[in-house]
Amino acid sequence: MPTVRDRSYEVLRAHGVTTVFGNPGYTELPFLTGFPDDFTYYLGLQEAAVMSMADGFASAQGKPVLVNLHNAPGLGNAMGNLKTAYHNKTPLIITAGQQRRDMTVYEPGFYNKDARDLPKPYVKWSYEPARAQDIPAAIARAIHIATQEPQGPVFLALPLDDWDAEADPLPPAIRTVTTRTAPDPAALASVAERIARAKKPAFLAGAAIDRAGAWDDMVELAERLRAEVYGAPAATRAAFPEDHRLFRGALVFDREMMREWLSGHDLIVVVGAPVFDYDMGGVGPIVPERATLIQFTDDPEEADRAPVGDAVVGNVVLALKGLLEHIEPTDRPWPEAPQGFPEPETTDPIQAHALFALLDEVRPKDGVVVLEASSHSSAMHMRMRITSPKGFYYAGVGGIGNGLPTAVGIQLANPERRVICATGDGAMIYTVQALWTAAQHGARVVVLVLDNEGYGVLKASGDFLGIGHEMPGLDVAGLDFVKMAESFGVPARRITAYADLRTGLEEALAAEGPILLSIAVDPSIKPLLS
Ligand SMILES: Cc1ncc(C[n+]2csc(CCOP(=O)(O)OP(=O)(O)O)c2C)c(N)n1
Repeated sequence: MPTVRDRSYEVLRAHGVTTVFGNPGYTELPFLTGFPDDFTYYLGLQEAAVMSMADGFASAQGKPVLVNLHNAPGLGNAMGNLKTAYHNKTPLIITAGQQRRDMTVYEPGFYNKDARDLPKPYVKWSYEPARAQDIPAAIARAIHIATQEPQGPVFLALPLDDWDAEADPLPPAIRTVTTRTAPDPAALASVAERIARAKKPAFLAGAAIDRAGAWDDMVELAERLRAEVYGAPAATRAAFPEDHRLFRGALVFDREMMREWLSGHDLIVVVGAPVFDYDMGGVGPIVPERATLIQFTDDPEEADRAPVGDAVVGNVVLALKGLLEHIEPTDRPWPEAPQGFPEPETTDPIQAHALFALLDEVRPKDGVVVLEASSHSSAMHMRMRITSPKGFYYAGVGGIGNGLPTAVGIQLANPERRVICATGDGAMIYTVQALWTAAQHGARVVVLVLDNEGYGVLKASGDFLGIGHEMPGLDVAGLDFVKMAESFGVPARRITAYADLRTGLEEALAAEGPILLSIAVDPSIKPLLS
């Protein structure tokens, strides 16, 4: 008779979940013994790195992966990046081992106390099977829940003595469960009329467009209406070709600045994003005076908590295709092209604006950019143009330490696409272990560390809050990123002058394996969002 382990691998295989990211311990060993040849295990050396590598991999391939963590401490280490994965709406099947069933009443060391509570609220479902024989069906259910929109992580706590148990005589049915929900057709028709009637509508393109594969539909709709398109504030993905004549840039996450940017529009149409992801406060109305707002989202919660506007819930490809059925091409004039930005300063110390402008010139346009360079985010958006789907990733939900491992995960999923990770020195160090996984698998990720020897964005935030930046905990000097990378098996180079930057970037982009450039950037404090 098959064991629970056999059946579990069968269920995972039947659903195409054959990639595992993990860091195992005692309670996970019985699951891993006899690991099937057609499965791949990517070892990460710390669970925060494991979580974001899995997040990147699953996001890039658009289907779930298994995350194999050790008990409560492993999950605990991964929590910060689990929150990020939850906000990214990434389907992850997270498992952690549990102590033997006959011992849990005594709470021995490896007992994961209240296991189901630990990952909450950042999972869609958390479960401990009542019987060993329930594990295969619980895995199937976990996969269905994780992949239904809004997608997201789920958690299973699995006792170590369950795997050799004899499975139930009947295997769980391998079922198809649809993952998208169509928007209400009547609501769609009614908002389509509002959109068609608007004098100067603006679209805010959000991450769900990229997740759902809806770039072309978004472009078609914007072109029919000749409507300007902005990147949604703090958007975790690019969702519109940024070299398009209708693209007007990524919005910054500040209420007053956004209102100013959007002034003149009478209708704001948010597609696939919250209203709004911004943390910098601000006062006054959310949208410009006399403007109204319509939101399309695959996430009912995102719709419910929006402070203004009407919302249509459902998959965004289906929403956009539905709108296209109702909306005819307009003959209004194309909006005027905005003024470009002045040339960046190419003097030393290296300016982030100059670095990103040069990077955009030399990088392959079908590559991927992963951004976690907090104080330089605006510079990146101003100087780089993302023009291909799944070409940009950013985790804008507050926790740092996900950029590097996300980039490694994306590169592992997409060996043919060049992945560039632009990270701050502060952020990079949280999950530096991801370099080792990249080196072990020859993932050709290019890591650019923008080294300003400190927490630049926190210094700028102190100034923004009017409390200055004379306080402890904001300087991070003395880290040698070249030696660090080399110790993980990743070649590296330090660049301190703009004159060396072009060759450095070109060489890095031509490398056959992972490579890191430690770039000394201007450490002076710039105003937030500049
Ligand atoms: C897990 C976590 N810990 C702490 C913080 C607070 N924090 C926000 S930005 C930042 C520093 C970022 O520094 P760096 O990556 O070097 O970028 P810079 O601001 O210098 O551009 C810190 C510590 C956070 N967001 N998340």
